[in-house]
Amino acid sequence: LRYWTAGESHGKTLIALVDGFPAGVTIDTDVIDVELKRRQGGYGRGGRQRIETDKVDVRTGVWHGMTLGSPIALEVVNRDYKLERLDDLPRPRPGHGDLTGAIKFLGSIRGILERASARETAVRVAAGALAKQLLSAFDITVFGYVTEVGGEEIKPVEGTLDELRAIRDKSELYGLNLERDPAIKALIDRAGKDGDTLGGIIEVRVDGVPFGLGTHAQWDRKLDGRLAQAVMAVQAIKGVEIGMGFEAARRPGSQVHDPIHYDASKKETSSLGYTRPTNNAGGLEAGMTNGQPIVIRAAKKPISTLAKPLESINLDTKEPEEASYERSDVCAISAASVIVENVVAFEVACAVVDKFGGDNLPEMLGRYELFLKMARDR
Ligand code: EPS
Repeated sequence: LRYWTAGESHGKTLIALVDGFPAGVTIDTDVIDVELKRRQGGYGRGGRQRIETDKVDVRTGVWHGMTLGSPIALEVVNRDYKLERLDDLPRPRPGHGDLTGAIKFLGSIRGILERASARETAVRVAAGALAKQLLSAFDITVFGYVTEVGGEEIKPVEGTLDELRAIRDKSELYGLNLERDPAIKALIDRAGKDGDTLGGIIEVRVDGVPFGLGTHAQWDRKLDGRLAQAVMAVQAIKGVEIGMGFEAARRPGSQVHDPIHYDASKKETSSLGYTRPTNNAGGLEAGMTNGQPIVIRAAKKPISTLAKPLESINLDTKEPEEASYERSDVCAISAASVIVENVVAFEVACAVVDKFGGDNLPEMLGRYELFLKMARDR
């Protein structure tokens, strides 16, 4: 299972081509559209999102609402199509791919920014939301939320997954502590007034994960590595942590590794009864899932386009000039939480297909049940 995307920020359309998706999965496009709408939202987004109403069009691979096992083309059309009318930018914006891309491809900045723009993530979200519909057949849930904005923490409250989801969906920041929202929104307003931008931290939790997704046997099939690649490849992400992450480097082993216990009453759950009092490993040991929830965090830098531009040069004259300014967001951390959630979902779905086969869902579920039975008897 894999996918590629195509499309420019102000081009005609965005496309994700999903290849290797199993047959027999019922697809609800409304569920994908809900994710697309969430990606467009969040406090601190800019003008573009008032123009677009992103909706997915499933162009191939689905018949009578069910996947065929053939490639699935997902399309999100840009209402703000104007690429042909747009000029080049003369002054590269620090933090974007403008300078490096123009040098590497010996061409225009426009030719780089149109593809480097985070607009492309609309169809990554669509691919992830498709993958979630496969995961839901295995009772695997993927849940992303914002835990920090501009250095200010949004400490999650305790609750069941359903309760936390309700809180997140009420929060304009997609955080898990509504009491923090007014202060954080004021912070974003202040940054906007100063012509500045803010980043933040996202956490994604995957529950119901069976043992043994990914493998220890080869570096490029280790699931922690694959997740890190998928998350790091989201625009503006500069750091990825799994479980305790960087903090594990500062502690002795006795305060890091999760003890192994056994509780027969939990035999029927995805943990198979092997309980861990802590989950510092974030659900992954030796590149394989260990029956505990996957926990992954991503650090997003502030948006690179500043209304109060940074120092740059004119690429033609090489003279110092302020960076170009194009309409932009002040803070896109909430949108990024939707993107990271969905790219994680896609990667987990890939690992499920690798473990349980990818031809059709009923066969996969049969193999899943057989694996659980054999693993319980191990
Ligand atoms: C984005 C649409 C873009 C940007 C944003 C992401 O719209 P426009 O350029 O027309 O305003 O707002 O792009 C970036 C943050 C970026 O780094 O390029 C979207 O739909 O997500």
